[in-house]
Amino acid sequence: MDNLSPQAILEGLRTQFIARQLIYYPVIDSTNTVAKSLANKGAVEGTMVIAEEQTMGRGRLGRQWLAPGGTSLLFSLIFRPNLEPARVQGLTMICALGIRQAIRELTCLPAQLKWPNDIMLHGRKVGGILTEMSSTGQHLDYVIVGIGLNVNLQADLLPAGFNATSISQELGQFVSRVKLLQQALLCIEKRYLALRAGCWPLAEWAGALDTLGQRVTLHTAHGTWQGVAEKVDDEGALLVRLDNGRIKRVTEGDIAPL
Ligand code: BT5
Repeated sequence: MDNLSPQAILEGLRTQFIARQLIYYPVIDSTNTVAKSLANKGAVEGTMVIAEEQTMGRGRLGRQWLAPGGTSLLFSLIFRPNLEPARVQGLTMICALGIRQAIRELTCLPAQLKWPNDIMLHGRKVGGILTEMSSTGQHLDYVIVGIGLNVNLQADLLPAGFNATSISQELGQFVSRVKLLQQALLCIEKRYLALRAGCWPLAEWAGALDTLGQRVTLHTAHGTWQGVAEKVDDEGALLVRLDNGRIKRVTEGDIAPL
């Protein structure tokens, strides 16, 4: 197992403000839960909470994130963007793109994204993002972006239904979590600075989604449909052309290629 201590992370980290405040836990319930409580207490933008292991790792909609200790990157970042709440998906977009770029640069593996929050390798899920926010009226107080990435994980240790993989499994060799994290944080920071300067990441994100144009099954809290995942709109919502010809706009849900 490689060393994920704050010292190891900070040594060689090239960001200006992301992860310059860093809280590390060998074991914690959920890094998102800790980050939220720190954000409520005024933690500065860029603060990172990272853990070797989570006892209550969370996905969206009450789902679980499972990761055997020491195998993964499990971290949450606090952002305080000057955006309307309807634009919160922009934070998911820049983080997903930053991670995709870091995987590609460090391993040459063709990482892709799947709407709305998955990081994929060869059609399997290698990472997921949980974005949570607090807002007052039309103002975002803070956004927590929690990232789980299977780095040196044997995916068959996870339940079979997950359709999961890991970077080491696809690459056939061990990967340095610290190097991958440092590169991902740098890539995220560059995009966040661009976002803050008014550059909306939609075009790059849409171009990285490997499910656009495909026939998919769409699951939401309200039902299941089939159709073609035609495109994403400016806020990152998915537009699916259903088999009856109607366009359905979804902001929350899951898609699986047919
Ligand atoms: C996600 O949710 O993919 C967001 C996961 C975010 C996890 C990070 S870890 C650090 C931070 N702290 C937290 O507590 N959470 C964040 P969702 O799209 O709802 O996907 C959840 C589903 O992914 C589960 O229901 C499983 O099917 C699958 N899954 C769980 N663990 C997995 C893993 N290690 N690899 C691949 N798939 C997994």
